[in-house]
Amino acid sequence: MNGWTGRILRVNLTTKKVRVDGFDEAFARKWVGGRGFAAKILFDELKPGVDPLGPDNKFVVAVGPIAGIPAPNTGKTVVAAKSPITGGYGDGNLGTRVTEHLRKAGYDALVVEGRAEKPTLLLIEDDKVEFVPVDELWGKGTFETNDWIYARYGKGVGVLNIGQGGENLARYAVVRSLEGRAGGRPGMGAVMGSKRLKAIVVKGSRPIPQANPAAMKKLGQDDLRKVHEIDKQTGWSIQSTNGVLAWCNEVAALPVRNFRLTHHPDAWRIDGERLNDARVATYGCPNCTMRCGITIRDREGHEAEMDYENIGLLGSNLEIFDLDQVGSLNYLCDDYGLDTMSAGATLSFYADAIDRGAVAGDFKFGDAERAKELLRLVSRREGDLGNLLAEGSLRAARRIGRGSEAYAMQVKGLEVAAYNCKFIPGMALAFGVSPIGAHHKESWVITFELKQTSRESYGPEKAQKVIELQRIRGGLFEFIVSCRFPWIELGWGIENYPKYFNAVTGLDWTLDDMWTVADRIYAAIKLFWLREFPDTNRKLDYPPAVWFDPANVDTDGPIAGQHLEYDKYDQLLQHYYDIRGYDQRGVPTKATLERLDLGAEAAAAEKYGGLT
Ligand code: PTT
Ligand code: SF4
Repeated sequence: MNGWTGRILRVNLTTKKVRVDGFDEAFARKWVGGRGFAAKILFDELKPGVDPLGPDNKFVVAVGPIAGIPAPNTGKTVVAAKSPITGGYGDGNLGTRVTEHLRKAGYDALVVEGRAEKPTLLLIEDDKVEFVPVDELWGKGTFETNDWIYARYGKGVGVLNIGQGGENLARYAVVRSLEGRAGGRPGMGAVMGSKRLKAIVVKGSRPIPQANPAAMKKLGQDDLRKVHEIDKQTGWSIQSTNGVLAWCNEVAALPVRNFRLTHHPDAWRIDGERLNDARVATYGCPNCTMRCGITIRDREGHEAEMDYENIGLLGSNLEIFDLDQVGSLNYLCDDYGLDTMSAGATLSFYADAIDRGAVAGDFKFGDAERAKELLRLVSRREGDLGNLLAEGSLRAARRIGRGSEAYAMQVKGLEVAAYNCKFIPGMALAFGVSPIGAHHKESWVITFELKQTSRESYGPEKAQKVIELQRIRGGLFEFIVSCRFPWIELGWGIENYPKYFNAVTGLDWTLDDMWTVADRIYAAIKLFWLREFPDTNRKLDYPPAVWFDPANVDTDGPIAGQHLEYDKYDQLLQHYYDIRGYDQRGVPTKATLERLDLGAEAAAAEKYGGLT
């Protein structure tokens, strides 16, 4: 079988047993890799209701057929598990040398089961798997851990590790890899922590199986050069992701003051231009020629890597407009291994709850020093406050009560990314129907919506576009496993990806074949949610209540007086379900599951929630 190693490595931390499972071409074609493998493995192997932070959850690391091959931006890996923050399927995608090394070690996926007795580093060197006790690393931040690993195993190894946030089971702890890379927003770092798995180190030395390595090498290297040229011409990586901040401010889509406001006169102080001016270094993932990682000096003098989402949620949403202070918060999240986005949103929720009198406390919007201290408390789960905020905004709101859930800015428990959709119905839908909670990665429909359609519309064209983007972003890029930035930021043609896929696998797939796999994975993930939440209903696919609230409208700017409307949103959601072939609850119908070749999964899910 070309394009896949056909092998999944299974490691049990409780028993220290190691096993290699094979898979055949039918499985490979059906699920392809990355998110596809992860969704299938977790659906088949996790009993519904399993504790996400217990030993029976499984932590999956999965790559895809073009991952690690020298071609545009293929240094990415998917990490997945049942999510401690949503209770549903969770995953993330991060740049790491694990991508290439795992494939060279001879595996397309790694499944970690059980719980180690003591803090453990999992060392994988081709066929050798070692459980290295690392008591001395427990309690250390990710930067120190990474240095320790590099000193011991060499700088070129693949690393995934966690900080204190993951160790102490903060529900939005992430996995860290290279400089500035982090992933697994829905608490994948906490799942590692619950297994006492401090780090995974991978070294591989074999060739990656490919149908036509010479042709792929030429194609990949030429295209890496072309992508680099386009990046230089467009200048995208001058501001990288943070180029979007000024635009969001202009079109009233910036999160400010726990999403209460949509723009701010001081936003320019943390925009892409200021970020580029403050740049001290640039980093990137493996196999990338448009490196987007910009670092600056934070207030304490550390090098902190900044992206738009981090700045939007730790900066404007907390009303902190000093770039070096935002850098400090970003650095601390990286070191503790906390998701910058959920951390920023949870702290903003807390400041808002205090401001509205729902809870007593000493934290105010704009207070960067106290925010630093709160992050420390969260990462240690120190005291009542650290414990409360480590739970994320939804659980914190449920504890605080007094109507605060309405302004906990989350969907399904995962905090909303940095796009304020007070009056952006299509993007609100994209958050609502994202399969992992409110992440922008599935369908970044906002630019289409604001540049090519009317903002007011709740028409089917928006639902259609959300699906089109989900197929590309949450589908193709997550199962072929490659960074989407060349396509979305530089206009690198989507038709290039079946080309790479066919060159490594020897198959002859079209984009339509890719969309079928994407739809299958989305439907399988829906079934995962249905099993966990049998009384599931369309309200799970609704954005935060405050966006519908007439009392929450802007008083000035481009959307003054505007807000989302319930009936119209519900209609838009129905368009989405109709196009996808889902029922009134948002569950794929039997006919849809049949069409997607998910008969076995349908039978397994049927007894939990019933199918129509
Ligand atoms: C991603 C999410 C994002 S999305 C950002 S900034 W972004 C935040 N970054 C964090 C960080 O940094 N430190 C930290 N402690 N927590 C952080 N949480 C947030 O995590 C990421 C890039 C980016 S930067 C984006 S959009 C694109 N995402 C891709 C994706 O999801 N899939 C894909 N095939 N390609 C992508 N390319 C881009 O990769 P999650 P990374 Mg991350 C410091 O994983 O869970 O999806 O969260 O991966 O290697 O860091 O690159 O404006
Ligand atoms: Fe990594 Fe950025 Fe390059 Fe994508 S564009 S591979 S996120 S450095």
